[in-house]
Amino acid sequence: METTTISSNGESEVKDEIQGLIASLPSEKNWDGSPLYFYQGVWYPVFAIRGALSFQQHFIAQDTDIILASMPKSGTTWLKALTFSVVNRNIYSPKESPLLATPPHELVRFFEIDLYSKKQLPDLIQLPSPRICSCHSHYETLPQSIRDSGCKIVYICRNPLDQLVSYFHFSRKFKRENVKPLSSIEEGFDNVCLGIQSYGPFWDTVLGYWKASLERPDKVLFLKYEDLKEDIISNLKKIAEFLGIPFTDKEEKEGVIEEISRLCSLDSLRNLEVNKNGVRPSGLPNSSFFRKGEVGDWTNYLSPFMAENYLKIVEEKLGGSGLTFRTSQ
Ligand code: PAP
Repeated sequence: METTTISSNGESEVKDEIQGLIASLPSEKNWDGSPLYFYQGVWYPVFAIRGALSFQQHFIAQDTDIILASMPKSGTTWLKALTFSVVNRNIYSPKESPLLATPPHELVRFFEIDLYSKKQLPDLIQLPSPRICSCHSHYETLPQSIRDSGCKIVYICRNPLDQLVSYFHFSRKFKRENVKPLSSIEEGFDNVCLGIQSYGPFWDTVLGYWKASLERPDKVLFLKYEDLKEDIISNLKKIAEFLGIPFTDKEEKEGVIEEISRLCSLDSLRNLEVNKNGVRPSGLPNSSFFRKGEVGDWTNYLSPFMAENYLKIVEEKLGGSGLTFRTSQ
């Protein structure tokens, strides 16, 4: 397996009062061997906790903001490309899209690990309007101003088995300095069953956004990765309508929706030079965000016993919510 060594910059930067707080938090090992810290009901990776706290305390939402939220490895990169393209379709045609030269994660940046990771008060005024940003934070921990303002949240979730397998592959690719990764998917599995994984517990984050989407459908759009795989066109329409910029009849006739779906497809994005060879400021290769993109890939890595066990736990936790997942194509 090819691995990339990335500096554990989160560790060295946590020097102030947050360091004291972190030292007092329950901690467990992530798949890559680095620590996860439990704070306000969420397991944060070490490099995200500082930014997550600053974001929570300082971000002031504007009514026009668009927040893309997700559990890691649930389709975030895809959702970023799609939303950017829908919102900016009158500025850039798919043939001149900034996506052709810039990774989705650069065009739509994370609050916790990009914008608020280095500075407590980053200058967000320069971001073009409407501001599109993303987070892995749970709904309940979002800054109050996001929940109170007219801004919109698009949440994407993925079935827990594929999410888990995708995250395992992703995190095991990176060798952190002085940390030993877990040796196998089995080694970390008991923790996952307890909800201990990056930004977990899985069931808490999905339920938070699920309930919010039922209570405030004008505020939170809840999408599923598997639905997008099955029918990207109607989901693109859903996103555009939710954001208050539905596709016109003329756009539909001209094939704008199909063009956006093609541009943002896994094959198209992964074959772009920038995504094949570029590197994120953190040191992660852009290519690491594009793997198989299949529904049901978990069958290649989890035993039927593990899958059944984990699904049972998730189903129990989601019991009565009406939220279900498709785990095969
Ligand atoms: P992130 O949370 O680190 O940003 P995220 O984009 O949510 O990761 O998830 C990556 C998964 O989405 C990968 O799934 P896999 O490991 O099962 O293959 C990746 O392949 C998939 N993915 C990335 N871009 C796309 C896309 N354009 N269409 C469909 N799937 C995609």
